[in-house]
Amino acid sequence: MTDARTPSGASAPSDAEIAALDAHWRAANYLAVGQIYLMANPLLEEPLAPEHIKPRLLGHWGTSPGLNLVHTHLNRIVRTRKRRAMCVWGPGHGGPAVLANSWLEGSYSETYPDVSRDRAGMGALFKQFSFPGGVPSHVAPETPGSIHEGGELGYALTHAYGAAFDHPELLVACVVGDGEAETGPLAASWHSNKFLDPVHDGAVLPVLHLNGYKIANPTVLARLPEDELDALLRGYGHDPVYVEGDEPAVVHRALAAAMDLAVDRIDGYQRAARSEGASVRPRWPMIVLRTPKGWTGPEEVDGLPVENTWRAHQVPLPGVRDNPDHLRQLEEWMRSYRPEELFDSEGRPTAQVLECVPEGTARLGATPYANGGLLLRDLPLPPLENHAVRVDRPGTVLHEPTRILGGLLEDVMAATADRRNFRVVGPDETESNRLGALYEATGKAWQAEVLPTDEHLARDGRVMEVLSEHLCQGWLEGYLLTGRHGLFSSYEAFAHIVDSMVNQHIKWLRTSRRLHWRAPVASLNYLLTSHVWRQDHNGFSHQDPGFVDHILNKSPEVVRVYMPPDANTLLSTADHVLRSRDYVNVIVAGKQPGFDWLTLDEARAHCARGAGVWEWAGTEDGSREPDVVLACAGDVPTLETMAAAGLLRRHLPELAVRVVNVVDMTRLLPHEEHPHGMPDAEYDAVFTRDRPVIFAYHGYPWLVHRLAYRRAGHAHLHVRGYKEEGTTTTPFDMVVRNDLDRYRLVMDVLDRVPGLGVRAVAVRQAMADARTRHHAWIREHGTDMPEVADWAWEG
Ligand SMILES: Cc1ncc(C[n+]2csc(CCOP(=O)(O)OP(=O)(O)O)c2C)c(N)n1
Ligand SMILES: [Mg+2]
Repeated sequence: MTDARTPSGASAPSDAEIAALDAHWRAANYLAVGQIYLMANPLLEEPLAPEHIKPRLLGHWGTSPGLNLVHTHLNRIVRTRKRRAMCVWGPGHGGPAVLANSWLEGSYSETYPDVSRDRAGMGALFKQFSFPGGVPSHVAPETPGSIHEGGELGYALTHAYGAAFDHPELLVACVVGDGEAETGPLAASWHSNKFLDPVHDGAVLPVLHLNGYKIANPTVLARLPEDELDALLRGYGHDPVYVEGDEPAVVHRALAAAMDLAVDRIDGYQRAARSEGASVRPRWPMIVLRTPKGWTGPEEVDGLPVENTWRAHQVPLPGVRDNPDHLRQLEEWMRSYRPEELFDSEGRPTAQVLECVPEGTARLGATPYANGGLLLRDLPLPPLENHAVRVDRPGTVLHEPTRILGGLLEDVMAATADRRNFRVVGPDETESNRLGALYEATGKAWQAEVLPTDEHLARDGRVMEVLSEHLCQGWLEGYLLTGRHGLFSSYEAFAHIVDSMVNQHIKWLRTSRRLHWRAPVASLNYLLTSHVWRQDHNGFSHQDPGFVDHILNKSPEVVRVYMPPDANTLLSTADHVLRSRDYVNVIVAGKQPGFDWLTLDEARAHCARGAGVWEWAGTEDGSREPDVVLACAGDVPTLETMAAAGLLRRHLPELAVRVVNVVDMTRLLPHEEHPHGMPDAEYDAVFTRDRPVIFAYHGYPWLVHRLAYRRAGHAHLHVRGYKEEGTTTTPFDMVVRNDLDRYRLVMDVLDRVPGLGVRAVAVRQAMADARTRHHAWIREHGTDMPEVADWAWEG
């Protein structure tokens, strides 16, 4: 495999330049190996001995020479072309490679002065890697220049596109592992090029690294016939440039030429679109890099082939500390890079090694794009008064909350028309989620064919719709981590598709928050609507309120869950989350007409409290503790609770009922466990220590128990919620099936207030009768009973 196909038409680097690139690459490879193995003797100034070797050998060698090669050549491109660039390293398990490059270019020592660019610092760099108290084995938030952990494979390319949107000056390179390319999210990500506007967005340069192997297997793409792979990549809309070989000098020439060619083409497309008004979708270049896994590492270990096989994936010589033969092989391997040519007597990289390295913030490890908080500007949010609904009396007027929110988002979109730092992503549901007002301010990003029947498609649109929750999530993460703002609106049930991606983002934020040099970024905001209770068109497959359960397992310093019960509380919540930093905020809100309960001022106060008593809804007179607390969270549970409170007023006027509404679910957690958690004294004052609490909750009831189990009154807490009884039926039947309906809530009160059941047996019967009536009515009429459908709060 020594022949390298060199693309034509690119400027060729000189022999000296190739030698310098090779020196940089060798230095990076040396440093990657050193990190995996050594805890002393970094410059091999004495023969390697077992005590120089780490007791636990942890890390990934196989991908590292490829990442080092790409980094070396990106350095050259950035330097020679004065390009603003960053890179997303898909095989993030190659942490040693990216750390090595950051150390070489100096960004590492600037970020972490203890790891200086000299002998002592090299020693520290080696020892800290995968070592207790040190740095993780993967590219991570700790790694300068990164926005992408790459531990959970699949999201590199979608992150790269997210970084490129609305950064017209930026080139985002992205290494995609050939194993990673087998994942669903990565496979979908190729289509991101149909959403990239050559005028307002930057460019993405994918580098598909066909090193042939994953952990224990060959990769699918590496074993396709050439024409099939080529057809696939062209089918994805790319114009691949191939680089292949295992002879370093040949590959350096080929890769330098390929990068030149790719960047020339990118420049050409951007020029055509920006100054000549070209409107055809570019066939963006990409590079296919076929080099051996574990290239330059041991060819054979214990009689088995390692280089250019899957065995090179992790630590190719596992027994160095105890096995003299492995130790000798390691020393030979490290010396094969000729460290004496690469580092001076003080351990500093030589001028030749640094020849390709760019300066200042142009360095990949120092680019502000990868520390996006540095670039972040506050969103211009409109006064909420411009969008608030008027509420003269609670529970009498109906609005679609998300439609009201749509007006606010339209304003934000309009106000960011020039600065372009706000996007809304969603899997084809923006209009269905009643956010269509956005289209007054912008279109939907689209670079593919447009037909006269299409609506709102626009090359420069900042609403992004693609039927891949993975892409929505990845684009938005990339966009936020490079210093912008956004919102992801999704059907509630299908947010689960990105459970795993959001895990990674939460981990990223949790770690970033503890790094002094990472500036806070805008929060990742979800609007979950078309929720479990109102899946009128769809039914059971679309009913799952469990995303918030998942989220609330995660780092409390990062996660927030809001259940605004009406339009004004939704506005106030949205205003809050769009201003926040470094959080993952989940808002669950309805899109169907729902009662307005609070004026804007009341909504603001209620949201600021996060949970509070609605005095006007209860029947307490203040002279004694309430007999029962009706608590609720979520729009539909709030409606049922209010209706239950109305029934209790009518049937049992002497009962002292307190109504509590919870907007911020984390208020229920202990104060010690979450920054929003209520202190016990406050919780006890709101919910009482010993009165029955009938809690109508939007999602799975166990969540409320989980959050509140430590509270004094937990034994008196009775939660109703969704218990997986779903189908296509009437709105009220959904709550009846799950025992969350107003009649059932009243029965719960009768069953739990001591002595009340016997006194109020007639009321209980009336409630049971209403449920029976409901059952028959919907089967006959196909719609809810008038007493339910026409209900309004009478106060
Ligand atoms: C989603 C996911 N599944 C499985 C793994 C475990 N894993 C870690 S590295 C790896 C192989 C990656 O191969 P490739 O993308 O080709 O990267 P290379 O190391 O060859 O550059 C696998 C399967 C993972 N990290 N993420
Ligand atoms: Mg691979």
